[in-house]
Amino acid sequence: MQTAAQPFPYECDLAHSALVIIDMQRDFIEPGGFGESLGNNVALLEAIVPACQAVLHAWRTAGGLVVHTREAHAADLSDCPPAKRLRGNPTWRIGDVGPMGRILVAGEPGNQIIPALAPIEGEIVIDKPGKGAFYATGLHETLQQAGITHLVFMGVTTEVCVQTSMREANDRGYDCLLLEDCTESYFPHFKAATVEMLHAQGGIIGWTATSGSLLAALAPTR
Ligand code: TIU
Repeated sequence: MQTAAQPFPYECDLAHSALVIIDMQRDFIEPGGFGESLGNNVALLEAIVPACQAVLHAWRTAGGLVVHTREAHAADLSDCPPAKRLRGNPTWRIGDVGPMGRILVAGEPGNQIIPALAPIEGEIVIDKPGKGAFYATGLHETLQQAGITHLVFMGVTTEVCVQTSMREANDRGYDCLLLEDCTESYFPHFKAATVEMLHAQGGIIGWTATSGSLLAALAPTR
């Protein structure tokens, strides 16, 4: 199928493509989590949820593979380097007890994916200790085993975990598409700059498109 995209149309075949939803967790989207702890206005991120839901629903209906990621650390923080935990001056550090449980710790209420985008049986859920989805996870091997060559990205935040993951994927040989209205940043100008830089130079990292363009491309497959 072909999706109208920047810098030119994005071609992919559903059987070899995965929808990758980065870190749509309460820790980033709701008050009282890691995002707010860092001093951010988390209300900005909620706005993309309906567009993400529409794409997720269409992708599931078409029978495409879905991958959800969570930025999550082990309870003993053995996978959280001091450089990450001690950086800056957050209200609560990673591992501290906040209003939604321990900040960015696997299994805690705040670490869960928001109910509107919760994974269903058969979908892949990856806990990642870094910003990128490929660092210290088995994601590349899992995707290779499934014959996946193309990745469609949504999620938060655009210039941190989404951009890092898309760059990691591009270096591993995947053709990557970012859905512009299904990703958000705490800093709108960072999102705008990220979208521009990803598809500049003839798609140096990949493509970007609106969710409407992808939904139009998916329509005949459903
Ligand atoms: N702080 C920020 O913008 N993002 C993160 O810490 N993690 C993700 O982007 N998931």
